[in-house]
Amino acid sequence: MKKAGHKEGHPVDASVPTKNEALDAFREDPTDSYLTTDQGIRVPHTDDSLKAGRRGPTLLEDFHLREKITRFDHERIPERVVHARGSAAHGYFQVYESMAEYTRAAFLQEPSRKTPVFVRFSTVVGSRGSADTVRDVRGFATKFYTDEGNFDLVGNNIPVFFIQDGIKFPDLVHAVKPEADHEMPQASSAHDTFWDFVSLVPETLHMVMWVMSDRAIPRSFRMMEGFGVHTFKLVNNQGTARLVKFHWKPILGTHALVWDEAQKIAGKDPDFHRRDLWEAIQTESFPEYELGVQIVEERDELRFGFDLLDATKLLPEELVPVRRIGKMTLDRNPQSFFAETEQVAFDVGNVVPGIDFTNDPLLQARLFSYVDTQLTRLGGPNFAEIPINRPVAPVHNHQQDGFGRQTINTGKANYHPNSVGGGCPFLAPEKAGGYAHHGQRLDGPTVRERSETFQDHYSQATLFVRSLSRTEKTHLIDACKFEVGKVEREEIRQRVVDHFAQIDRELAQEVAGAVGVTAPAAVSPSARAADSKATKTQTALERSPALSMFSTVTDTIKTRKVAILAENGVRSPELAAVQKVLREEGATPEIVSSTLGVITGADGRPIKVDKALRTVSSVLYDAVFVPGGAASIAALMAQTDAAPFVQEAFKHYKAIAAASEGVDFIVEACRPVAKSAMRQGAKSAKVTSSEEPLVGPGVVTARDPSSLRDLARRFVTAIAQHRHWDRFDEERRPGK
Ligand code: HDD
Repeated sequence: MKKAGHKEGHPVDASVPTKNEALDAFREDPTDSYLTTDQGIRVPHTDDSLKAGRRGPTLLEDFHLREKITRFDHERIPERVVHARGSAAHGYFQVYESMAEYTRAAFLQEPSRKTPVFVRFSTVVGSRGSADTVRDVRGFATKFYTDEGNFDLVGNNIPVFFIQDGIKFPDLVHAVKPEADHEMPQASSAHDTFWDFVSLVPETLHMVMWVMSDRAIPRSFRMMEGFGVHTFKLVNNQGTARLVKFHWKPILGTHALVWDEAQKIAGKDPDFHRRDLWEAIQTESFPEYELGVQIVEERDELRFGFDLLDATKLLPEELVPVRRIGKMTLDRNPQSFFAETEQVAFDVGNVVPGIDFTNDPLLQARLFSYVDTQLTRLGGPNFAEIPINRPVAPVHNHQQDGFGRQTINTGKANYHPNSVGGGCPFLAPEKAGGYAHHGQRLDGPTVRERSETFQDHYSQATLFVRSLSRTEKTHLIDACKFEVGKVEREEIRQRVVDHFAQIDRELAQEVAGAVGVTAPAAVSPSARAADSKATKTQTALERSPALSMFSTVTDTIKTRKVAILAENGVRSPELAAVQKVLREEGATPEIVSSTLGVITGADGRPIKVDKALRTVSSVLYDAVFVPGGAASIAALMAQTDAAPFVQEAFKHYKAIAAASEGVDFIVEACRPVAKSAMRQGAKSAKVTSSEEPLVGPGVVTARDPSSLRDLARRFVTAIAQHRHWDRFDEERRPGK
């Protein structure tokens, strides 16, 4: 059996054998695999309790029963107060080239060095059992097990935070969590207390814009960016410090769901993101992210028109480009959800030599909170000894005792300095990797005040909204109509809209109209700047293209799920040709049919069905293909679920392909959607008559079987686009 240390670059707990190791051990020594109690007593029977007679009372001496029930009774630990629902993966990180010029951090020196990582993704507001696809910020927390100790980059998928000072974190979280009297709504910010808080604390507004945008309904954890949010410091061997912002850039690009789809998935498959991550790793389509840094000289802290210590501001990539310095690959699923994903304890205060903190008051409060919360959640101060939290670097110190202590300290020398233990452990000078805090001069009166460089709460909110494409802005406005529309108190709705007017005129007017309040005359950003203390902090940029998800990757269909609707009599060559190309391109085609088992193609070929139609739904796929075959199409038409499947894909702007008779099926299915879109003012819905060929964006067809390869290629290009937002409206073409 493999023992402690690294397996393929990951920390491996000696006590947890891999599946194969456990099986080998069993073959070698079957007695090693007997069921036992926690005391190691072998158990011959676990289905009946010990009783006085077959129908008699249970006996207290049944230690196996008592232990089994006791352990069960205590299985749950408190869920995280925020970020309770999460899923995680192991992997490794490698730097592209030495970053020695900027930092002495050992894991950022050598491209050949593979640093093990454990990443946990999460939603913030919902409980452990809530759904994955709710509108929310996603946590993106990475533990780097470096040779110099653990470095935790505890970030989110949004680059700014709601508040500037950590002292307001309990207020923020109380306001956004379900309301105190009736514990509703679950995993949603669409309620009075959240918007009450927002309307009274305008520093929240920039992040509110992000949360109302499509960033808050990601397609996948594998398709979202990550941000360290705060400004940190990088310190090199010469002791020179520079400011840094950390980014994660997903190789597959940044993509979102459609809101209607996100809500439906929450019911159809609440584990949608968790499953997506798990399956990608199982099928060896390993999620990858590049680590990016924006590096700024310390003297430039205030150069950009806002304060780099203010976590409600981002540093536009157009002002300081993101340099991609390395790549993280997630290549191993956890073996035990509880032991790893649930018990992992991140701490923004875990840094290694070469990385340091700034005086960001949000960061400073976090430095206290993380250890404090683990003391309760993980039952005491020894949580760093839980296998998933243990550093791979050796640990030697005089910490001792406490609940759950694992280490058996030896000797008497539990203090420093000592002579009885030979002076061990020795203090580590900086040359030997000792952590030295970067020196800074501190003076100033004791005050409870914000810096005036933190006062501008609207400019970057405006910058964000202005940088969105037409499609993204429409989604943001719709999200605000939905969320504010759920607020019961009119005065809160009015206050929110008044703030919106400070950000964007269209946003304020549209939302005001939808939620029954008055739209104030919008204050233009320049007018605002003129009468605001914050004049100096207006950002110079008109737009930041990097903030729009439209500037992302659209040239790959790797890991995209494609449903192929087929029944008996399907034209097998059509199905096979498209399926082959999709597989070659790294997508996952699945044959969906009315029943599981095997269907027979028109040529008599057997075709294995992957999913039964009634167990899946269009919202669980990225695209749909309907091959022809008169009998197959007739069978699809005869059932109630098949046409809505295509309709939903059409409504959610997904790529759709059809061949021969399949073309008639999709035209028939989509026509009502297009008609209804036209009635609602869509400018360019194309499926208006069955005679007209179907040419809507992202809908590819081939009546002629000789052009199958061409159909498959066009389908691939259409899927890679992610969504065809201009399907009902040319104004929403990419780039607009
Ligand atoms: Fe936090 C968890 C990210 C501000 C207090 N936070 C937590 C997690 C993430 C973040 C990703 C989940 C870690 C995991 O998967 O286990 N938090 C952030 C970011 C913030 C932020 C990006 C702002 C830039 N957090 C923040 C503040 C405080 C906290 C200001 C308190 C002063 N956060 C916590 C916590 C949690 C936590 C209460 C709950 C569970 C845990 O720590 O382990 O300590």
